[in-house]
Amino acid sequence: MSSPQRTLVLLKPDAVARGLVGEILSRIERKAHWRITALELRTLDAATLEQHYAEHLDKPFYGELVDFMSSGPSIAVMVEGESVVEGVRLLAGRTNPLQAGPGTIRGDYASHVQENLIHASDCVDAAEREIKIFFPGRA
Ligand code: IDP
Repeated sequence: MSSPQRTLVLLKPDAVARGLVGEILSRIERKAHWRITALELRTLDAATLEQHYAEHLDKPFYGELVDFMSSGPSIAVMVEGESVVEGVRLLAGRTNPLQAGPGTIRGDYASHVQENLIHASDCVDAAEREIKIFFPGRA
């Protein structure tokens, strides 16, 4: 059953600083029938992060998360394709890289719950909300 979707991916500042952009993007790009349809390098500001991470505003780690996410450039990417929302989440692996399986991006390259390299929308509704934040012209 065909299920074309689009999702919002962020390669976080640690991915850019560690030179892992090509590696991560290539894992996404090599997946058959998925397409990168928008991409932008930008340093995220507090207002953008407040919108993006609205569900985490009350969490004890929120302040540190904003400091980390605004510490350097990120890459925002829109990906379109078959079941791409769940698919990129599977490629990314679990939030805590120490619990993420080998073969996943976080499992292979990260070891800290905050500096976990990649954000991927967690459901279709979140993807549409996040695409509006990062690529308003494509909403
Ligand atoms: P997700 O990125 O896997 O969807 P969320 O629970 O939505 O995970 O958390 C958003 C981001 O906040 C995580 O990717 C990670 O960078 C950070 N984060 C989550 N939980 C913690 C924590 O317990 N301590 C520090 N940072 C955290």
